[in-house]
Amino acid sequence: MAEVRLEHAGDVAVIEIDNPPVNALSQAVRVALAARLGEAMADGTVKAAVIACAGRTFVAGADINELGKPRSPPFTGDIAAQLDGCTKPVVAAIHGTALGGGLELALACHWRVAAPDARLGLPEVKLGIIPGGGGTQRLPRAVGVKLALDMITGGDMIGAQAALEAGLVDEIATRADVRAAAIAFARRAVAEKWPLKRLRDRAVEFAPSELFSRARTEIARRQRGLEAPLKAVDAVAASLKPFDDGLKREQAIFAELQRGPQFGTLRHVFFAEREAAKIPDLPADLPPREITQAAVIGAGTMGGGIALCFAAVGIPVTLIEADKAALERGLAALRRNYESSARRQNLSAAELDKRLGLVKPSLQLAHAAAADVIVEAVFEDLALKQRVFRDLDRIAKPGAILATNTSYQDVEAIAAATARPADVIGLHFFSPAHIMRLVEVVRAKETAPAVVAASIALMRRLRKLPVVVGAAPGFVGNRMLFERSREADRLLRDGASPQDVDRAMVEFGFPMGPFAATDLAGLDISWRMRKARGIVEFPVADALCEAGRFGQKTGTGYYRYEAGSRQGVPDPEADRIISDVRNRLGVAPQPIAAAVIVERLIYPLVNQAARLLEAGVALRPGDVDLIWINGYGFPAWRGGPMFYADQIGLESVRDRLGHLARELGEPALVPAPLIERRVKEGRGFYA
Ligand code: 3H9
Repeated sequence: MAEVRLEHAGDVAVIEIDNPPVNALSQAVRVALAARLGEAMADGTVKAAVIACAGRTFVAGADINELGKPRSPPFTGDIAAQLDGCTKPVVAAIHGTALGGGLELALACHWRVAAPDARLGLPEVKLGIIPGGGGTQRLPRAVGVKLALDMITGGDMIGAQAALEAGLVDEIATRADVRAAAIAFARRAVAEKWPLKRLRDRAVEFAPSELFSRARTEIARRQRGLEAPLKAVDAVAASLKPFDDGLKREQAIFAELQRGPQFGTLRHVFFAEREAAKIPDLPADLPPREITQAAVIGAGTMGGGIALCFAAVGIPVTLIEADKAALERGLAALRRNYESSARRQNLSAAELDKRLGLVKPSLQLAHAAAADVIVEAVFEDLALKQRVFRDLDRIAKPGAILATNTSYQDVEAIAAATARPADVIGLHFFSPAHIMRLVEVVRAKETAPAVVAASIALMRRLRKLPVVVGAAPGFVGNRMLFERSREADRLLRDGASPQDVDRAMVEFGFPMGPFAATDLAGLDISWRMRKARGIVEFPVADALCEAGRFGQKTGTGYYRYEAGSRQGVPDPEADRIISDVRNRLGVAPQPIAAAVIVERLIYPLVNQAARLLEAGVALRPGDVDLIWINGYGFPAWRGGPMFYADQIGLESVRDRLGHLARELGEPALVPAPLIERRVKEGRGFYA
């Protein structure tokens, strides 16, 4: 039950919001908060007020369940206006995360005191909206336009220390109890008669127009297709006007975006993320496993990236490699990667050194003995991985989690190399591992529930998005990718060019087309895998590989790359190879419309995912959507392949699949039984 309490600490009123789990500003909370604030201001014995929260966090924002539905006042903006009218000091006591409407509430207080580990942000753009409680107007007045633009258009949080340096918080509590620190702060404000600091009365510092145009260019590059970040720039630009005019502009944009389709879609993504953390058959009372030490085996790109993930959250990690030169190469690459991401995150040199200091290089597997979790990231070769696990079985301490970072090998066969398969799990990180959020947590038949739960908790601690999948070939993401790749190859045979296909998918919203992406990743690994497994359904990719065209690494693939350039240009030689394949197979090329290219590349994903859901390899449609959004560049604003299929209408997806299966003679495109059933019941994947 939501409650807002008013207590007295001497002459300071403490208004405590208590609305588990994250103190969202629901209708009930807003009504009660406005009332308590009114009472505190009217009480002659009260000299100042502190707004604090019970439980694990300060207010994490508006109640997302209520947004987009008819709501009644007081709105967050009304409470902010009420705070503006307060004549007694009001101090926010921030612990946990102050997000969205929560930070807007804090910004309307006169001062902000934060716990050392507090984090603050306006993440609304991630939901397809912008702050609607005055955040776009008060934040630039607190921290300047540049940082406000970064925070509001990117939606990421900043830590208490950065917030202090930027002027967003006024004090970091040195004592454990941030509330006590805020009370002391309020008393000082009263005793020393500080003038009340109302952000609305402050002018925004001068901001050259290039700041805004640069932000728009950057958004067009990094957040293509998303409406909210561009609108957020408009709202922040309006902060240069008088406060009330800017506020009106914010309100108009907020209302428009709340009615738009992207909000509904991104809210679906938000709740899918929360759902993914819940695994139906895991007992709730599993004892947590303490992880204080990690080890990573293999200092290649993946191993180095994974080691960085541990170091970034303060977990010491031993990075083990058999070969000295490879270890040195790996460490150098790791430092380079970290330096570049540290620049992006504004990490100080001291912090960078501290984190890198947590990575301990080693040439001996025996140094994994102290680790609570060991992640194997050696070359994708089953026999090699089994050998590593046999050795780890001897070396690792009892109860250690033994994880493999394989992207397609049989996790059960790897587990079987040990005498403790219950402790073995797959943790499929995506490259670059220190940047990509997704981790497929691959649960093998014998993996213990406690190991699954501990792995999920650990990945969340590493600030990853763990999604639990079954140990079937290719798990979920790569198994679906296989279907798309086969269809992409067939599109080339049937008459499309690599540019046609890539353009259609980029227009759909992917950051890169499938062929440009394959050129970047390299064609050779899957070619070798296909040869080893006797797969012959990729004649174009096979022909390119046979001609030594492995993608960017060889300067040619589907495209040609000038020395030092990552931008592919159409290559007549690739066209000739494709044309030879068509001739060999007796295919007369036909032009293929962009809309058909999209159907032929998206619907096979949906069909395969339906099979994986039926087989229990994927637990929920939402998990599939998260995997494709966070691992494969599916545009978040389209909600993922399953949500998209529902938007199109599952019946029409089913009909198109049936048509394509007949036309192309491809059994994999025959609509999956789950799709047939849902259509018969008049349902989609979600409803
Ligand atoms: C906004 O504020 C608009 C304003 O500008 C408009 C003003 C007019 N509402 O993530 P967790 C639930 S927009 C409702 O697992 P964590 C969540 O569903 C909002 N519910 O915990 C889950 O429920 P369940 C801007 C919410 O510790 C439970 O809380 N704010 C909300 O890993 C635990 O969540 C945001 O976008 C909410 N706002 O992470 C912040 N937030 O257990 C969104 C959470 O039933 N929230 N729940 O599945 C977060 O980023 C994370 O939840 C947070 C905690 C970091 C707070």
